[in-house]
Amino acid sequence: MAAGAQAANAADSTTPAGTRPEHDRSSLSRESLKRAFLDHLLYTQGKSLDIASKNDLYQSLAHTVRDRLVPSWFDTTATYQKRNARTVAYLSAEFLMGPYLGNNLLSLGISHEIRLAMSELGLDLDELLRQEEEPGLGNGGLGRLAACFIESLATLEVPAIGYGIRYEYGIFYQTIMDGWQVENTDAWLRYGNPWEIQHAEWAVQVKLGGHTEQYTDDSGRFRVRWVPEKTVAGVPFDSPIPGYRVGTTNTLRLWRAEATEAFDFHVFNRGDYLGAVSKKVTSENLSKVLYPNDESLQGKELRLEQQYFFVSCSLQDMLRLQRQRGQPVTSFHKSFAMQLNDTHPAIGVAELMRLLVDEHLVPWERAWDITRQTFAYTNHTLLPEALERWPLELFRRVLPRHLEIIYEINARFLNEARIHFFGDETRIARLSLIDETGERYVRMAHLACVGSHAINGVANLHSELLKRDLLKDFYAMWPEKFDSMTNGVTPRRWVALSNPRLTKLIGRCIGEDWIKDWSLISNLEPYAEDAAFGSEWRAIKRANKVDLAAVILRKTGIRVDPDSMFDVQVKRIHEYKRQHLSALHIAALYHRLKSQRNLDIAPRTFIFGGKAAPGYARAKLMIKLITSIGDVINSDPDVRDRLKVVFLPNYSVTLGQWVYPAAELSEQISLAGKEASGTGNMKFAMNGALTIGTMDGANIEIREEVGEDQFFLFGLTAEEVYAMRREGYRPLDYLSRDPELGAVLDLIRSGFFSRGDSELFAPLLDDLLHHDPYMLLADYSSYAACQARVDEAYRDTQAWTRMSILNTARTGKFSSDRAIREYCERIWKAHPVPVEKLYAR
Ligand code: 26Q
Repeated sequence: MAAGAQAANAADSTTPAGTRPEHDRSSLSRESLKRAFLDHLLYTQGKSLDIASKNDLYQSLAHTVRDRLVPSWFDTTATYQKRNARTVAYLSAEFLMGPYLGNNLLSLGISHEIRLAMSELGLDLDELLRQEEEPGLGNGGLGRLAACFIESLATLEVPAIGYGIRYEYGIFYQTIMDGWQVENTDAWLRYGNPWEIQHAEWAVQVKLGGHTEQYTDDSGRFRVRWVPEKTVAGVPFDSPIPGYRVGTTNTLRLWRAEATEAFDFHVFNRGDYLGAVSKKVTSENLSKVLYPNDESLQGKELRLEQQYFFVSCSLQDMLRLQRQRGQPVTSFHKSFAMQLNDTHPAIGVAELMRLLVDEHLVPWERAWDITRQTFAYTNHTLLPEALERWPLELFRRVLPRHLEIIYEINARFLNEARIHFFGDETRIARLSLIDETGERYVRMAHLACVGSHAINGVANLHSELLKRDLLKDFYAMWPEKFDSMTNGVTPRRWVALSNPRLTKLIGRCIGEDWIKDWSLISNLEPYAEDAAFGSEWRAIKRANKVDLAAVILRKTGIRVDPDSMFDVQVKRIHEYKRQHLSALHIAALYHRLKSQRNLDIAPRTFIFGGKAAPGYARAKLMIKLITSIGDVINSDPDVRDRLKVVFLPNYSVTLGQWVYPAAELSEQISLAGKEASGTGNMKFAMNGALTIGTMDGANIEIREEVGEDQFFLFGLTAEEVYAMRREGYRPLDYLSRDPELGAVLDLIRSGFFSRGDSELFAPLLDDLLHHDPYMLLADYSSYAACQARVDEAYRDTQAWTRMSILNTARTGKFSSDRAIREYCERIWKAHPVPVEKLYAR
């Protein structure tokens, strides 16, 4: 050893116990953070401070922070392996993580030191945070729920791994041109992703297409061989998911599809070099792009291949871990609890059977037992058109062996069902995994139900309706499998990170333990009666509104008044969510203000945000309706200081972090019985917005918690909706009862909001008058009357503030920590495993 190195070692060993040597890449001292940052700038980005781009600076900071996560990440994996800890595998085609940097700083508890370190280098942390391109690997609620859940699992120190797809292009980037949505590609990986680590050594092979052959093996056993048409490689990319101020850093493992070398070589030998390269491109298509549809389906082959690809990769990975832990495949269900985030990964049921039976030679009954004990299924929708089913012939083409396995599962299942429902063949046909009412389909929800030991809805009403309608035959057969787990959201991202002003105020009053235990937020309740606290509360809301107003100005050029009420609806654009109900009401308010010049209303800013599926013409027309009404209102001097309408383009997690803290009124106005849960509703309430909403999804439970006096309720209940359907709903009846409604529909039809074009919105209007499947007309009067109560309530500033504080204080139930504890206890049987320090540092 050189003399210099010896001297350095000697210096290390004299470092006082409990402090870290300064060159330690995990040190959190300001000096070492600065050193590490400058090192990454030079050695990772190849730049010096004076020539670095903003992205170079962001990348260097991200690497500096990632370094600080790696030791606990390593220890976490090592602890789970050593303990053979029961691990939750959360399978989801979507993870809508949002930007990592801010959250990771919060988890590590180093935001303040980093801010100072950056500022000593002449840099502004907020500006660096803004550089991060958020990975938009999800459509909306379902993908964001997966992100909240894996964060909570880590914070609760539960062994868990999130499995999904590393899409090269996430959800499209939305711009608004001439009032219409325009989609642009989301090349989020353009500048590299500093959070992920690629593990080529754990790549797996996935087969697709081809046919099956039966044969007898050397030991005389009947076997089936799948001869695929092609093979694709899956390469895992891992990102650290640190828990909040704990030793646990779990893993999000996303799979990227690549061409297999063997495959290329084969084609290459035939001299078809370009053919080989083009096949390579085809393989990589599998993880190329996220399908931007939610709640509606087209049976696209590539989508089925995507689902199978990530599920097969994940299961093979778990079997590798099982082997590595020295455990037999037959105790797979003891090592892993697998959650299906909707039916998108439901093919896993057939895949685990295939792996156990065909590849590990486990007898069918034993394999089926293991499979059922492993899987649990969460349903996220009541819309029949959103239930996944695959045309049988397409399914056979892509997954011939799985179709055989599904036939076998179905035959055995239907035998069992025939014992339950003796002689009831119509029910047997309804239960079947194969829909044979017309063109034949594989029903993925049925596969998920049959292959799982637990089935849950995402809010109480939703779970009840599942048992009553959508899954009633399964409920009749296995009532004990059904449960309800109301969704939750993480208070780390949605309060502590997004609303720092509120976090500081709450901290001063009740301490900071609520960040880890949101139920403690109830301690805020007494402050609702404290006038001084109330004015601080208001000042914070106002400051957050000023921040959002600046974002709005930058993104839309519209100047909004921070003293007006911020009335917000942000979510995917869908008819059942009824953004157009709000649009009708805004047009009515405008009509009123124009006809009664001195009408006194509390000034309001209506803020909308959300993406429409690119093929969903009606949803795109809803966006155009909102922007068109906005254009007229925003430029009319008669109402300009009282009404504003904003459509915020490209709503995302990043934008949500500005929106929720600034919102005063949360619009949750879906037709009762259609919104499974909603999770935005929770983020609003936690940040002190009051809700105007229907008795739908988790709204019901929010109202129950915050109290009916603190919630603006309107509209039909789910029961009333069904009754009205049975009796025959006639939208036109409602027109005669509410003259204002008629006037508004006429005004829109006249072309007043569309530069005289009376055709533009006709499809929307005709549909409302003659079909109105989401019953806007039935709920309109009740909604408008409720909005008048909101207006009234907002004028009493003190009373509104009190209600706002009570909303926050009474949302203790809606943390994803609570939801995860319920899943752990009632479904997964998983427990916290504190991480040991195993890596010798
Ligand atoms: C399926 C097949 C092919 C292409 C796309 C899809 C697909 C993708 C995403 C279908 C549905 C989704 C997303 C559904 C979703 O976000 N549902 C929402 O889930 C939330 C979390 O439970 C609930 O709060 C919402 O009520 C529910 O709408």
